Amino acid sequence: MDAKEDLTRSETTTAASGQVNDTGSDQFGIQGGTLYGFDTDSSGRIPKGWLHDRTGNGQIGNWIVVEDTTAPSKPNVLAQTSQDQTDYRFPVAVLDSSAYTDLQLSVKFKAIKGSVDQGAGLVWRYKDINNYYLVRANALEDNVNSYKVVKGSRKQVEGSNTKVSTNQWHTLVVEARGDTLECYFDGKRLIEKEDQTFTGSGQIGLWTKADSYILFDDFTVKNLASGK
Ligand SMILES: [Ca+2]
Repeated sequence: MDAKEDLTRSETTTAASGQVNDTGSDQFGIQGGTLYGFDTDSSGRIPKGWLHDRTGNGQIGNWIVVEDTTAPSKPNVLAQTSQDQTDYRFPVAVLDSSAYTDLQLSVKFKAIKGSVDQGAGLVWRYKDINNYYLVRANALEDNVNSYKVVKGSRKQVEGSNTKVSTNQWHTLVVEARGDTLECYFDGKRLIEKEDQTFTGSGQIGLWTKADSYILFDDFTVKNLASGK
């Protein structure tokens, strides 16, 4: 660990809800920023400050804090547990007060089950439930794809094939600067692409698809405009 990393790590701030103290333990995540670990949130419901909605059709989704013995930060994770098999169904949990343009965003996830899909994603520059960017890893398809959702229609920006194992924790990261987005999976940069669809500020959050039962933990954001 060099001095520069130590300095960056010390900049980590605590979130209003569900914070943990140290992002530096994750070799694949981002350094510094604000971290949501869900460990002080009440179990059985969505964390305070988060809202849930759904792009497409079917049930809206069920985002709840649960205890998990494998949680990267213990005791809690945020789980999307609804298993409605509607294919064009994208449950989203959004951090309500967030507003970021250029950012680094990271999350650890574990795909538990899903026969139609096992997709886990990050959303950013979220304007509303029908307009946002996302990157997601899929444990049934073994790929990591970025998309833009425009007026409720999901269009792929770029994709990359890579092994995404079920029932293991992985780390997904996106870095967005201006019209350039880069996506990393377990530390590997898989996507670099330019897109000009959404250039302004928006909310951040988490995403799943169809009957994907996914655990999320250590959701971390760093504002590249301010360095926090
Ligand atoms: Ca946790």
